[in-house]
Amino acid sequence: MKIDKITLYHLRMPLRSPFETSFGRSEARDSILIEAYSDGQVGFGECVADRDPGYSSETAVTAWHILGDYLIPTMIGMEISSLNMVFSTLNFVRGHYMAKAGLEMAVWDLVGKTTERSLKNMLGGNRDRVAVGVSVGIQASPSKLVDVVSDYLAAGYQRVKIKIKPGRDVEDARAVRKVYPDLKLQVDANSAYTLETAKALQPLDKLDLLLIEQPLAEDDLWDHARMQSKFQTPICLDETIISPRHARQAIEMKACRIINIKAGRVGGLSQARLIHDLCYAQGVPVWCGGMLETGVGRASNLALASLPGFTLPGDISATERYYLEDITNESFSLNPDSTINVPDRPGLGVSINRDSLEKFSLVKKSFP
Ligand code: OSB
Ligand code: MG
Repeated sequence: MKIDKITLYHLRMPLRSPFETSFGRSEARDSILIEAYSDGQVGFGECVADRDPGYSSETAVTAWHILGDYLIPTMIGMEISSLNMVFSTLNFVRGHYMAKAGLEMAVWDLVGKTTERSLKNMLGGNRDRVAVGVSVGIQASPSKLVDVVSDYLAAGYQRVKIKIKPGRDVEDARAVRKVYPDLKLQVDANSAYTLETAKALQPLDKLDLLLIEQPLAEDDLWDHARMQSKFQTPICLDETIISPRHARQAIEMKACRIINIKAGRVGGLSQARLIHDLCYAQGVPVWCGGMLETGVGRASNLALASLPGFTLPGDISATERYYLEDITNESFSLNPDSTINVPDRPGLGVSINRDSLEKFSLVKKSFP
């Protein structure tokens, strides 16, 4: 298969409610949609780099540059004989995993549509529906947080993650735990602590949390290992795990007991699957993280989370939790048992609403 044309769209979509994390607050989500053509067939991929470099060093604009000036010129016209070769073909560019992942996703979608196989089937998934939860941003106060959590529980979510930052951690988690003693509850710090300041998190160990996600710096395996040795609650790494090698080393160093897998963070679905396979072989639980994706990225996450090692609920919520209007014609809804169905049509199994796409596009560019 050869790609003959690619169009990029820089999107900005209003969020249904502002999302606040330890790295900032946002009211809209930027992303890049990648539209790739081969022989009259079209595939889509989503690059999850956001407007600001808060979660990672990549932004929508750096991804636009790397895609347009390096990755796309390499891919156009090249014979793509296997999906595994995409990541290695793009390896001449250091880093920029979100840019690479978005492009690779479009190739998976194209191959799936051409061979009439669903992404779930191509990846080796074995579930029709996956367990999901909701990621709740930092609220104005702990009592406001309890109200927001209550609303999500009423909507059917059976696992809740709350974002924390220094000064808004133990008290927030305690407030939720007090009202919901049996809730599957976890926290995510997005790298906001140091080994020293993380001592303040010790009381979390008494709150029966599923996990503590990414407390320390994104490039720090060692201090996570030191912290894990002092906590009974499993530490889960997100930002730190950027490759199968990092996953292996984190497990060997006991820097975490659980891994959050995001295809965008690791350079694509092929790399994400390698991390899954490695963790599965060693009995390390994984779950699928989220980046407030559009319907395109959400379809990809659902397919990834259908692999057997994804034994904890993913950060994959219903469309309505994120957007009033999405760019896909399909929207995803929550089943009463806190699961979402995995698309089963060829490729990602979603189609694009052209009117919405135009409406949310800031810039558009075609290659060649
Ligand atoms: O750290 O998991 C994270 C959203 C944007 C960037 C980073 C993270 C998140 C979330 C939201 O927690 C997960 C979702 O898509 O629902
Ligand atoms: Mg996280």
